[in-house]
Amino acid sequence: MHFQLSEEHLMIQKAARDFAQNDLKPGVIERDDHEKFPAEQVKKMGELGFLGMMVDPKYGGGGMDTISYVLAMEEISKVDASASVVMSVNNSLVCWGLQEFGSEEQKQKYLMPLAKGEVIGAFCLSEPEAGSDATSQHTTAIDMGDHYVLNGTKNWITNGGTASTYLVMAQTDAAKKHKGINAFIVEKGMPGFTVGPKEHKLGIRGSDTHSLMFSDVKVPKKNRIGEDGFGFKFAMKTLTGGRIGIASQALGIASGAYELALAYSKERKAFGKTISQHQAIQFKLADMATEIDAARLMCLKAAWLKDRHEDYSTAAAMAKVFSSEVAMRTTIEAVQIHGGYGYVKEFHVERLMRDAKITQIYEGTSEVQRIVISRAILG
Ligand code: COS
Repeated sequence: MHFQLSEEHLMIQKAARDFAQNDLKPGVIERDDHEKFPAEQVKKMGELGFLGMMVDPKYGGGGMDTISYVLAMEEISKVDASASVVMSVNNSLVCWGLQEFGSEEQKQKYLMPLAKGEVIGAFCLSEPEAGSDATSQHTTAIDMGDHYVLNGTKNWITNGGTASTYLVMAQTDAAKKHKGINAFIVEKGMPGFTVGPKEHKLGIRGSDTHSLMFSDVKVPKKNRIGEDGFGFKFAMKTLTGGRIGIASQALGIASGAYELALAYSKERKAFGKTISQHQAIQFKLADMATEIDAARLMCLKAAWLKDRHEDYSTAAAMAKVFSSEVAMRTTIEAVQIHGGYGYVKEFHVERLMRDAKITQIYEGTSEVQRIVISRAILG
């Protein structure tokens, strides 16, 4: 075992850091303020290969490992978590799921443009009454022979308005419970598919979150992913990898806030010396640095297991629950270290504190992660 990043990993980390500082930082406060989707920046992310990092180059991706993805997610999330959630959903929930379980035809038609970042995707599992209890799908997909007919509503869909390709879970045979759920590729513009109003959120306000409505939407059978009844397994397997993405997003939010607090503490003077010379601040910084280091190791371990094709579900759940809670604690302390300045927008840390909260909720709440972990250790 060694803890050293390869030359290639360091190059990817630097490319992500440069992109975040040069392209995402300018305007990040205004985008948050006006709930403005970072369209130009997402386009550039696609051109730089950040939207299909782990996809096989033959399908237009970067052919990189999950460790590279964690490193890039951390750097981008330090600056703009609204942009990094687009990256996480597109890479982990959409591209990975299609590469792993899609047919060759689906990969050629849908994965290729998604991996190149020419279009973006959305993952549609949550419903008004199905969040953590994901088996309780009310959206239906009736089998009509050569096509399915979809009816229902999805909630809280990241990239809901801007995506072109939607992976939608729906119940085909309620008697079979979760074994009757299917996953479908739905295109924007299919008759009967409408995008509902945009959500106005506490954090990640630049990201585009919508409800979606399906009213007698005809989806060709060739757009079903995997065998009949594979939809719930598809969602669970895909979300397991997604949790590494959100864990690294949380890690980035925490390390971004920590770096700002550290720099500020060396400049700001109180009682005749910089606040970094006061033990009250030193101990806060020491705790932040320790927890961030632990969160980073957990994210990298989950990624390493995934790259080795070993079981990573418990490691991903542990990384997500820990990193998201570190993000919350760290950002609260970063605001505290900044004092009154921390409470105003110009210093970035209040935004990071608001952004941190969602990482404890989406892609499996902290409570769901604890269910996954406790089942793994108790059997
Ligand atoms: N990978 C593969 N299969 C999995 C899996 C995983 N990580 N987790 C569960 N499954 C499978 C189980 O093996 C089981 O299959 P079989 O019936 O063939 O044995 C099936 O899925 C149902 O699993 P289980 O009985 O554990 O379902 P529960 O209803 O108890 O739910 C939780 C388990 C709570 C862990 C699951 O529903 C979950 O993760 N919920 C949160 C969903 C979520 O993240 N929502 C956010 C939406 S996206 S922002």
